[in-house]
Amino acid sequence: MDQSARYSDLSLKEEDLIKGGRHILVAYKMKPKSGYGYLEAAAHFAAESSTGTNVEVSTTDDFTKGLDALVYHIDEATEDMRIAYPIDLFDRNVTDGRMMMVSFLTLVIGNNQGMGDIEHAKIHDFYMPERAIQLFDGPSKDISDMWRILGRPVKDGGYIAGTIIKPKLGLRPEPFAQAAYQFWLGGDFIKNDEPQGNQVFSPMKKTIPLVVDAMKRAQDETGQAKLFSANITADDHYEMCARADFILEAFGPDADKVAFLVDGYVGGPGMITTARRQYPNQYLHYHRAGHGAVTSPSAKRGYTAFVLAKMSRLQGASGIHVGTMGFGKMEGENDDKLIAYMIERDECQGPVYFQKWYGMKPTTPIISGGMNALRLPGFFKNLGHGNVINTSGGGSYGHIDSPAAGAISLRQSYECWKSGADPIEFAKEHKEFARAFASFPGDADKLFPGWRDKLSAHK
Ligand code: CAP
Ligand code: MG
Repeated sequence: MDQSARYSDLSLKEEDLIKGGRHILVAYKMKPKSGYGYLEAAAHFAAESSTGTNVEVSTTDDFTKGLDALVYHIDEATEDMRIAYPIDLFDRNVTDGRMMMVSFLTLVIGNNQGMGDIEHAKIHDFYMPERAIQLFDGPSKDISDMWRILGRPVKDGGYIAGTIIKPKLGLRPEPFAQAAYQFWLGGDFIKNDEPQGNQVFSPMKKTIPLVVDAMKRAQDETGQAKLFSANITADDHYEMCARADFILEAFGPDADKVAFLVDGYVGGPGMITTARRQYPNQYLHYHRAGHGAVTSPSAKRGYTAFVLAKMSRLQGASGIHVGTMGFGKMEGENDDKLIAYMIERDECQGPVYFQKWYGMKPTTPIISGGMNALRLPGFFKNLGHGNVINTSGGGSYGHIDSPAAGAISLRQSYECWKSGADPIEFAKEHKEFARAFASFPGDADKLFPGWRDKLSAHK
């Protein structure tokens, strides 16, 4: 049944929809299955994503039609399909009237994934009107809270050198805490790895107190504040809260130095909002493990990493992993810097929509995945700033001298970029950075050909 008469209006102007402020706009890359007209398939897509189904139903009245999602732009050649969703379509909390991410997802990327007449559809941008921005929680804490604790300027406080306790799994409490202590002698920030929690060989109630002690000793030895991002991911709301409560109690007077890590993609939007609303005093660290299933460029359905990051800011993530923009081990490219700009700025031009955030706090770009001191200068150059949290697991624990030396090499890498120095020249005066060349010779050969001669000649 061709529903384009009802669920499309190609005369609508995008700028009018934006000015009207009553629609959430979503841009998809959509291809119909063969045998289906483009507009016909798009209209069915909009029907299934709002007030319709595949046939007319007798219960529809005029009010219903006022809530129809409308296809307002198509370009079959580029698979560009844009839909305007009336803001009143979306579910609101009975508790406080706010909007919820699960309702956004269940409509704009729910039943429409896997329709018989759609080959594929993937969201690559969306636009939230001001009223919707007002109705999402947004972050309660942001990177300025971390800079404050680290004694840095709360504006442009710069690079936070971090790591992930490696190996990913398999350390018992004592070696886990020792690994943390060794990094903290040189670095700022440590996170649990995304699967680390309460494994039987490393019970949280034994491990966390040892981490607290490691933090205290490292702070005493360095005279610097240290940060820990503790994983509270769990299926059950009450389990999450039990973990969070225990961690806060264990850190006691240093509880302000604890961020909560949540595996938000596999956990789902509810898990992020639980942490955001139950623990607004803690920095909320969104780990996106699993996102590649839908965000990878090889995936034709779902949504992009850009869309995931934009959704996380609405939900209140203080920081989210944004990839390494072609400089690390995960998929990504230099232009992914747009993801960082969209979540850290108060307004930004996305792939399709110009988005204003109306003062909503920023979400920190968290840079992780195969990074080390040699790869960071190029990363900073591409991004254009270093106001990020970087977690380098291999880049710290793979440094041949020590995790502390690894941490120092990361910090030196930032200083090298910031000063505009040539990394080889900089290495001649900075031992830990120089030893990163020997620690990661494959990267050194690729990034700095001839480094051996240049550095050995200096001795
Ligand atoms: C990095 C990491 C991060 C991924 C996440 C890992 O470890 O801890 O979870 O980078 O990817 O488990 O691989 P290394 P993304 O530093 O040792 O690579 O940040 O792209 O979501
Ligand atoms: Mg990890």
